Amino acid sequence: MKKNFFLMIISMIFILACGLPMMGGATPPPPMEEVQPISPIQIEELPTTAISEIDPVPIESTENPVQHIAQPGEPNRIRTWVTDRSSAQYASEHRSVADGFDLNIFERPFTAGEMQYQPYLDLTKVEVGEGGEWIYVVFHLEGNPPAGVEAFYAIEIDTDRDGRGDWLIGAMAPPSTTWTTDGVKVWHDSNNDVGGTMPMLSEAPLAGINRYDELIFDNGHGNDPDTAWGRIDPASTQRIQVAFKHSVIGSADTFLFGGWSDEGVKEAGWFDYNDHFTLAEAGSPLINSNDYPLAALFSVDNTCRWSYGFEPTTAYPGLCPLPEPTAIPPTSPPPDESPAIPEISPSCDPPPQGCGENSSWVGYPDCYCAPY
Ligand SMILES: [Ca+2]
Ligand SMILES: [Ca+2]
Ligand SMILES: [Ca+2]
Ligand SMILES: [Ca+2]
Repeated sequence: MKKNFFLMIISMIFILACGLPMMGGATPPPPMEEVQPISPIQIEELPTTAISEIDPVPIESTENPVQHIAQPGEPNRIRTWVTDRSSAQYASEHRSVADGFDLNIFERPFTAGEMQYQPYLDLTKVEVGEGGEWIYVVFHLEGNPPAGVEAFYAIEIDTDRDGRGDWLIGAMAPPSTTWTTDGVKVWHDSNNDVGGTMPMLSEAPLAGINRYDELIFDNGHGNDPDTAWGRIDPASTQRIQVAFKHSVIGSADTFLFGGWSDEGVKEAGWFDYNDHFTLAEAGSPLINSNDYPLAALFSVDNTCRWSYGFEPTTAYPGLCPLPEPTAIPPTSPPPDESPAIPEISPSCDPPPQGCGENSSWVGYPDCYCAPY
């Protein structure tokens, strides 16, 4: 009896201890096989004869503050950025115009069903900069996140430019302008299966792959407690900043990146979302779509991808439209005449895969797939 009693107590403590990191999150994180420490108690290693000797003290250690050594400061410089369509002008119409489900491009800062606009999820620009050992990401939003919202702001990084995200690094809407690791997560895809067989293109419903399968940092817990941080930008409450150690991504000098805001699904294990959900399940923010309004895939926005550390000339999967090639000046200008300076008209091309069903390309300066 005594042994059973202690076994029950230990089981309850274990369940409580495992539950603590999930508190405050709307969605329990997927399995955390790679997180260290996994749990203060490796209960499967305890011989049953020793259960009565278990000291409950280690459980309390999970509540001890994480001891930090280094934290971010200010970005020295912004090196690159990507802009994103605002849906503010369509808020009253409960719709957006720049959603490309088939291409993994989402413009869905709206609730499901009622299509209430959520300006704090509406990305307009994502900047990436550097400073010391840190990479800084600045998410520009149409509105400041109200206190207590559980929106996740993340950068997705494709280090080998194959269209498959390799890292997903983000923070739950931070409470203040002070850097914190609370609510900050770093996901990794260990076996390169994010995106299925056609990265960025919808293959839903696609099962049998594990997508982002390693949560290497969670709320300050991981091999390095200083891995990644988040805060409200001191310069504007409409901006969220995330900083992470450059070493986390192998100090990659060049990579592709895209920005995310997500208060709906928030499942790294379901990326790419357009492989997990069919369009009929996800719903659509496009007013003319048969799948309007939003359903399972709601309260989310992302950007097309752009480059860090290099100038792209190849249309990598998910890349924003490349600028038109610069006109070449005449090689043999007429004598006694200065070489003609070519007039360069800004323009942009549709995605190489096309705009998908029920939409067509709108050229410069809009550069997006619009519904019929
Ligand atoms: Ca947007
Ligand atoms: Ca990749
Ligand atoms: Ca895919
Ligand atoms: Ca994976």
